Amino acid sequence: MKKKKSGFNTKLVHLGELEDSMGSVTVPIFQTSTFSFKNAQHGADCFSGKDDGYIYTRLGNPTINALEETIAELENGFGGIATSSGMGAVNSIYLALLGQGAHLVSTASVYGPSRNVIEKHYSRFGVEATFVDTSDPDKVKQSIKSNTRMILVETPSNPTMQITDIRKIAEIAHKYGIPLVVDNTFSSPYLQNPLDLGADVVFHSITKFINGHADVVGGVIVAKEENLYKQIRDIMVNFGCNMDPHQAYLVHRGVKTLSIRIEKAQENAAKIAQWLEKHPLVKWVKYPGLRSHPQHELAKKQMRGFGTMISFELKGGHNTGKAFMDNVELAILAVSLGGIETLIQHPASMTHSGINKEEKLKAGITDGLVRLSVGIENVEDLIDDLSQALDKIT
Ligand code: LCS
Repeated sequence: MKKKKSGFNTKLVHLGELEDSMGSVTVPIFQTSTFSFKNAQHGADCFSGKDDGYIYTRLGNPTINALEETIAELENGFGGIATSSGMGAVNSIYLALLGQGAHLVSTASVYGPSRNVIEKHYSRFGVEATFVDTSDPDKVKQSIKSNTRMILVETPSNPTMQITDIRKIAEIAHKYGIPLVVDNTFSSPYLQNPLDLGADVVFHSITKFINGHADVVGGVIVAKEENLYKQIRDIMVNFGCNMDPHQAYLVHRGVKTLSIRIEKAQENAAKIAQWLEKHPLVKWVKYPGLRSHPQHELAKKQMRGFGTMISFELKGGHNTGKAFMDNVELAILAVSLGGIETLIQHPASMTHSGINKEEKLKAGITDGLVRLSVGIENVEDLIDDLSQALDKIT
């Protein structure tokens, strides 16, 4: 906390440092499931909260807490809660905010499973949801009911790249006393801070930009206020959605280079998006940095950069897109995103395959949509690869 007032890059490098007796420069991995008490009274005091000593890793662990403090600080929130996965974060929030018979308003084009769990599982407990285009604030307002307990916004959305005005939705949510939750996975705290724009809770699939090296699955939640923080933390702990110390160590190492990774990858993404837009085989491209993006001006206002994710559709739709994905040689055909390597995937049959076709189309996830997560390779090599893959089709 002593480096609170420093710049973003300094924070990335130094936040979470522990002052341990050995003088470790990096955060040590406390690979232990449990912690010894000095005596019985100390144990009792740890449990009653009189002493803030560590008890058991599901409840807290120095390596995990170092990461939680780091992300909480980067998101300007009260506290961080690390989870086993991004879905662990999603479900900890759902369980904390949605009770029996509650209603959720959510971006239609959210990550598939964030939507599927509501429709398949929470519905068994009477939870209902309205999935709307949250880039239109009127649609959000019209969807609110007397039992709405949470508004979930994913911006930019996965995979349609729609941008939602966080400030406007926060105003609407708060008018009705509803908490606004933002999935900030596609931006990372480097490009966007939803809590500063009025959101109450922000979360990430840490698997993506924050870790950045395609070697960890994890999640993190940051709440703006203590009450919400405690409510969500209680769920994470008691439903066993905790992160592991080794996982936390790797993420804490990965986050140190967040800004330089994103700067390089988004420079590549901007060039690739412009190149794709001019290619005769490409029907449309969605990248917030393009003037043709419907919310380009909003993205400029709300984000500090346009990110590294591009969605596009080829003329010829699904079959052409499939052939194209089979033709790429450098980009890796795989789901996930936000790492140093360029990944390509087909949302309709992969990440969003659990949503029925009609709903997918309503959310803008067409059969021909191809999603590209641009990495930090040399951009000429990436364009050469995409170019040869398209040439083979023609
Ligand atoms: N939120 C967003 C926006 C995501 O993209 C993902 C995963 C999650 C939450 C869930 O996080 P996880 O549990 O996987 O850490 N998105 C994926 C994707 O687009 N491809 O593969 C995973």
